[in-house]
Amino acid sequence: MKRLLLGAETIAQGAIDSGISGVYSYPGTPSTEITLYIQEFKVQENINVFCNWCTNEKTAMETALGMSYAGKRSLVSMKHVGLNVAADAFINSAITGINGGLVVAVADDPSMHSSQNEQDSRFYGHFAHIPIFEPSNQQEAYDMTRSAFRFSEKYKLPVLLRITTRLAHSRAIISTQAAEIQNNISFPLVREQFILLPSIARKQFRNLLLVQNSLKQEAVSSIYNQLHKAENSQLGVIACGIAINYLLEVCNGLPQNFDVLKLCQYPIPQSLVNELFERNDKILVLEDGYPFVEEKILGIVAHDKRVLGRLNGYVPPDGELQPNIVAKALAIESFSEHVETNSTHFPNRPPELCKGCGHIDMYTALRRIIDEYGDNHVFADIGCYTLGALSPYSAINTCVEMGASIPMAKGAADAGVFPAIAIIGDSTFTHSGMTGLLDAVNENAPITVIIADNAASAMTGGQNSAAHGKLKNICIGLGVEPDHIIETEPFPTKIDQLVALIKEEIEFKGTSVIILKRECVQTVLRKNKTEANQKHNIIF
Ligand SMILES: Cc1ncc(C[n+]2csc(CCOP(=O)(O)OP(=O)(O)O)c2C)c(N)n1
Ligand code: SF4
Repeated sequence: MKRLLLGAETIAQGAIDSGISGVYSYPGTPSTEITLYIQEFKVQENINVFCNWCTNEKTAMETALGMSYAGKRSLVSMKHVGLNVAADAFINSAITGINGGLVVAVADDPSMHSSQNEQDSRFYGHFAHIPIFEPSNQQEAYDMTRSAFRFSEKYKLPVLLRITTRLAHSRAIISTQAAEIQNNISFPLVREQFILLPSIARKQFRNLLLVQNSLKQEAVSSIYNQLHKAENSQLGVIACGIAINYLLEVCNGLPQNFDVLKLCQYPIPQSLVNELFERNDKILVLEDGYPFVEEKILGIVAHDKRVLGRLNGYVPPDGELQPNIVAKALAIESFSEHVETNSTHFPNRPPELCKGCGHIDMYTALRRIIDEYGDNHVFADIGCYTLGALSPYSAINTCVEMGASIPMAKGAADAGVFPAIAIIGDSTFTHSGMTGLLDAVNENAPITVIIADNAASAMTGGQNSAAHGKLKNICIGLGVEPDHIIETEPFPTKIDQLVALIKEEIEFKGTSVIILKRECVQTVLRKNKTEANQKHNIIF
């Protein structure tokens, strides 16, 4: 069957056709569409797959591991920084191994189109000693997802499926194959497999190291890794994942004068790399992300060979790999892109909060507090409300990673900063803010936490927020004094009251929480539209 899909959606379709019983994820661009697609598919095709959003990436990884323990296949998906959050479970899942197939799809965001950094998840896969699949196009993303589930069950290991923004968010027609049926429940054959007591973990880690040679052999014979030999090669090119697409684009097909190693399955297939070195004195490494392959092959290269890439500035050290960069590295002057990726034709439009957004009223009130108490008091977090950093509010001083606001406010308060205010969204609060609040409560830290509760993870498209309607009880449960948990609505007509309220809680010598409840305008619009469509029976 043919389908027109985004790269992220091809992974979703590949996982559905592999017979997954669950997808576990937390939203984050550019990975969100994987779960969205499965949710939509479930509604339309009535498949039996768990696909609700998780509280964070760590719980997503752990829940998938639980499903794998029970013998069923599961997909985990997240953006690259999510893997930092899931890392403990991710790394240890390589030591427990899996039972039902487990694939971890991670979408990296080189050039930080919508992220706070541009890390490369292949390092995590290598760190965990697990196989990594890196598709070069949409069809391969579908095929590789299916191969990854089979590979995962063959080697009893999780498989990391790494894509980048450009592939996740571009569309192509793909062919799909017949779907597999879901696994039945079956438990691990070795009872202690998932019990990482040191005596067991030591044995399993040794086994993990022993299997590495087989994984390397698999990478050498993989259909996804191919060495194309030119007759009189002047240069060897290693093109990883999407880079092979760029190479084909700028050379109008496979180049006649370069050897090309298409590298999409890891660990690095050493014998293919060696062959490339034997045939060429110079090797150019093209990869989207960090110089992962470049660094690894530098360790095996003979002294008389040269490796060109991001490390020696032959390819820019940061940012997304693009066809024009590939053309420049290959000195192909005739290449001109049809679409300029860094176009200067469009005026730059800075992001701003939507008209009618409740965060605007929160920041209008907070601005008055800052005018009175001075700057350098507001520790914020990640979400739409991070836009409070920009003019006209200039109301926040920090935004580091999800959940950092409350512990940073506490740290500053510990250092003597007064007042110390934390701003955190409802989804971010449950993702990783609750533990920081417990630390603050345990020491009765004099901080004021404002939870901007718009009943959604608005920044990533309005997904459900895990604690909808439960925030006050959570704060009580964490030990915040009930008298100092205030729920109110931020509205333009209520700014004076809000300013007075914040001031009152600032003066309280302990941890207080103000929950500002107002639904995201965009979520309301989307809901109204869906309801209207349902009334008029419109089918998309
Ligand atoms: C570890 C990690 N996972 C996911 C994301 C993507 N992300 C950024 S903010 C956010 C949640 C935003 O929701 P909320 O805190 O409720 O704020 P809102 O956007 O609704 O104002 C998500 C999912 C991220 N930046 N980091
Ligand atoms: S999407 Fe929602 S939360 Fe984000 S700025 Fe717009 S109204 Fe505010």
